[in-house]
Amino acid sequence: MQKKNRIILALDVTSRADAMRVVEAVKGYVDAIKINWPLVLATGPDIIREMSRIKDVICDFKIADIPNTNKLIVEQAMSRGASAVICHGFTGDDSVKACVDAAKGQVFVVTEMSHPGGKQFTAPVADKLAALAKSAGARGIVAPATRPERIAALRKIIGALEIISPGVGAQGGKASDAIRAGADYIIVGRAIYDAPDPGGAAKALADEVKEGL
Ligand code: O7M
Repeated sequence: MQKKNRIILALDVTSRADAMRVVEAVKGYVDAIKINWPLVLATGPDIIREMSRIKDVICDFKIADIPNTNKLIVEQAMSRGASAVICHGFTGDDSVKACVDAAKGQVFVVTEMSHPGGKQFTAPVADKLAALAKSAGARGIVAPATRPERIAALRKIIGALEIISPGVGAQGGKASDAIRAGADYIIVGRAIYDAPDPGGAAKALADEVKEGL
């Protein structure tokens, strides 16, 4: 993933036609495409390969199982062209390490989640999840653009690991605030794919990211 615009598109649309329309419009403004269950369940797993021909793909299956099942899921994602995967950390270090091994390090671990409910169970253990990501050899963490102060705090724990940050736009976070707080990339879905002009929306976000640098 080339760090150029620092935007990861969350492609949570539910048809191949919408996926292609949005990606064609924004591919010059995003560095990677994040694929989650809605698109895979709607179109089938070959969409991972198809999108990987256009941009690096991060498979966001929020993997959260025992080590062997985690390994099997990661292998399926990587063999279809994913460049990285996203897993939960609450399953413990053996489960996270199974992902890291199967993805050759290309793993982002979820810490404090961006939505209001993220404060309930994930926030109290987010520091430990970030430390686990580091000790397990992950590439980085997922941290909330809705609470930029938490991005800054988690940065102190992980050092040079990468931070990818969802919650910009529809969830109320601001791109420049997240980048200023220490995020390497923002993750944006609805504010781009639901916009009347997705290309224009992505360009505006890319401009805003530059303000935060
Ligand atoms: O911009 P949105 O709100 O339409 O989409 C945000 C995307 O980021 C969507 O794909 C969510 O599943 C994801 N996400 C969060 O919104 N909050 C989190 O705490 C974590 C993620 C995520 O990407 O986890 C890997």
